[in-house]
Formats: sequence, structure tokens, C-alpha cells
Amino acid sequence: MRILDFHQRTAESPNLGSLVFFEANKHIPFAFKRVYYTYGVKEGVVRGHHAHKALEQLLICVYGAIEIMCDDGKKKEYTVLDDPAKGLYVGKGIWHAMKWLKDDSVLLVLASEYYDESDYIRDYDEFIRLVKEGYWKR
Ligand code: T46
Repeated sequence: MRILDFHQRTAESPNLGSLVFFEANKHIPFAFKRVYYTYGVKEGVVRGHHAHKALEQLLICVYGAIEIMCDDGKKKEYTVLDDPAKGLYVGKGIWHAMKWLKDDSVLLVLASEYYDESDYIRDYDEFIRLVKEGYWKR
């Protein structure tokens, strides 16, 4: 997992705000087939707690602040997303959870594949078993 800094164009007049952009396979390391977003979540709530067998994703907090916990089976890393011009790339085989740090923060996700429930690992013991048997080449 790693933070990506996106291109940003900020207008001369502050009231006009900023525009952020990125292109598949160019500014982010995969092509996306699916976009989804999560909103209306209250502060302190944690979602996620799963890993993906093959899915790659880019997580962007487009409004508010969300802490992302990533666990590769050996160590955990915590990243606060609070800048819409940055995204967190989360590759396959990373156990992750998202904690809302502010009410109504919005998490936008770009995913490399269409939705497939069989790609999810929702049991932590199963995740650790797969890490130990080398399911993901690190
Ligand atoms: C992830 C984190 C960051 C669909 O039907 N289609 C979809 O594309 C998605 C993403 C979800 N769903 C269904 C599956 C569940 O019945 O929506 C429901 C909620 O999904 P889930 O409980 O998995 O939501 P989160 O917020 O825990 O996790 C989501 C993604 O599912 C997951 O891939 O990495 O956001």
C-alpha cells in the first residue's frame, strides 16, 4: 500500500476551488472497472475488516477524514486520508479496515475488477493461513 499524490489544478480565485485528476495505468497503477463510494457514516464507525484475493483498489477520502488500517499479515500500518488530492493504493492480499474520523466523510473507491464476493476473505484466521502458505508473492 502506498499514498499517491494526484495532479491538482487550483484556480486563481479561491472561490473556484481545485480540480484533481488521474488516469488509469498512468497516474494510478491499474485500470479500474468499478467505482463505489460510502457516505452517511458516523464518526467512530469502522467498516471493512477483510482482504481481497486479487482485487487492487485506490481509496480516496473526497470529504472529511478516514483512517485506513492495512495489515499484510506481518505488520499493521495506519494512514489518515483527509486530503482529496491523495489516494491510498491497496493491493491484493491486504487486510484492511476503514475508521471514520469525522461524521459524513465520503470514501471513494476505484476497483480493478467488477464486484465478486468470492474475491473477499472475511475471516482473519483464513487470511493469516493464506499469507503463511505464500498465496500472495510479496
Ligand atoms: C473494500 C472496502 C474499502 C456490492 O454489491 N457491490 C460492490 O461493488 C460493493 C463494493 C459492495 N456490494 C455490497 C456487498 C455488501 O452486501 O454492498 C454491501 C456492503 O459491502 P461491504 O460490507 O463489503 O462494505 P465495506 O465498506 O465493509 O467494504 C467496501 C468494499 O466492499 C470492499 O471491497 O475494500 O469498501
